[in-house]
Amino acid sequence: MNFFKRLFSFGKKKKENDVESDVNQSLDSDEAIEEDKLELKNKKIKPEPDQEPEPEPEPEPDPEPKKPNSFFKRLFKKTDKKKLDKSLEKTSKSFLEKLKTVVLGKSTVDAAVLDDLEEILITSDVGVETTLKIIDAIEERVKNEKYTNAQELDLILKEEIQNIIYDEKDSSIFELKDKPHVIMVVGVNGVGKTTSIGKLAKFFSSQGLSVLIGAADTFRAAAIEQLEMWAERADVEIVKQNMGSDPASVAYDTLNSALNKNYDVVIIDTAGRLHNKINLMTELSKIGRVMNKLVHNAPHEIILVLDGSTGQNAFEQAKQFSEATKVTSLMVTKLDGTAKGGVVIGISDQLSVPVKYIGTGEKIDDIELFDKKDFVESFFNKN
Ligand SMILES: Nc1nc2c(ncn2[C@@H]2O[C@H](COP(=O)(O)OP(=O)(O)OP(=O)(O)O)[C@@H](O)[C@H]2O)c(=O)[nH]1
Ligand SMILES: [Mg+2]
Repeated sequence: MNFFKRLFSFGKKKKENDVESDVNQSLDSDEAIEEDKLELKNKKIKPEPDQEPEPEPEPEPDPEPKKPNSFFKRLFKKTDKKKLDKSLEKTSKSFLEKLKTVVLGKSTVDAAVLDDLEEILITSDVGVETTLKIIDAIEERVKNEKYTNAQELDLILKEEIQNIIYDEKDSSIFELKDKPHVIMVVGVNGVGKTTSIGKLAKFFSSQGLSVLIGAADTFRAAAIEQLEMWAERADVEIVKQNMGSDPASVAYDTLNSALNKNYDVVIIDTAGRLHNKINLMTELSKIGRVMNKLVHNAPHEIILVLDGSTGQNAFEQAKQFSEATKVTSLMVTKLDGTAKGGVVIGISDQLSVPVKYIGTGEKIDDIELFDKKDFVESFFNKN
């Protein structure tokens, strides 16, 4: 009999005995009452009148019932503004230089200015459709608010870019409610999935959460070793099997272990092959199905990692992946050292999926929680 069962049955036994002794006690007290009555009768003593009973104290309200396994954690990280400015330096420099030439010597925001602006946004990797939306919004404002000063374009543009960046209306994407909270990380080869998992693991543990990583990219031996290295750097545990084993089985093992050891967060690495969408779809949904057997609704998050330095290619990948699987958020990496950071603006708008994290370098702490206000500030940073 295990420890819990033993405790439980002791409790039961005690209860049965208690009932028995309660009955005996009440029998005893009945006899005592009869004896008292007899004594009173014999002595002809009037019993004392009954005292006013003390008012019953108000019962304490019951505490809210706790859901089994209830769990709540809000992720928080203050933007490292200096770092963000530095990583977007190339993007903003190139963008602002182009913008300067449009505004220079112009006094009004006319059709010609708007045409030039459209070209700048498109060549800054914002994407055609999102650019057109921004231009339409600016045109509308110029008409309605009678903006005539071309110098004010900066300000209007900044506001409209911020408006267009998709984000969830509340900040619920930064809340974890399931334990374990299961994240699957997807994306094509070399975009930075494994590196990002290392960064995420360190970030979660810095928030006081226990993290378990699953090496479900079993395609290359090096992939498993690389993930082990990141797990070591982040000081978290990893579950792995041999190269070539079934990724779904690794994911299952990882969740099983997370449940047994009561982990808060599970992050599953996946292989980044996209040359066959059907295969990819089958593999990702199999991993998902298998995990769902152990943890309700797992994976709770599917993070698509995109390499920001690939500009329009990242758009294409994002489209393909969101057709293959239900991407819940984006992590855009390698924003440092590229002038194509504008891609962040269009991608979330086109997919209606929020950017949640950005990668700002190759080191473990080079990760920022995405904040569109801070992002746009750095995008327009003139220093
Ligand atoms: N500059 C910079 N480099 C990054 C960033 N994130 C990842 N990298 C680099 O990108 C390269 C690929 O990273 P990986 O993490 O191996 O990418 P992956 O998606 O796991 O690749 P596969 O496992 O081959 O599919 C590495 O050289 C990383 O150092 C980032 O935010 N900034
Ligand atoms: Mg990898």
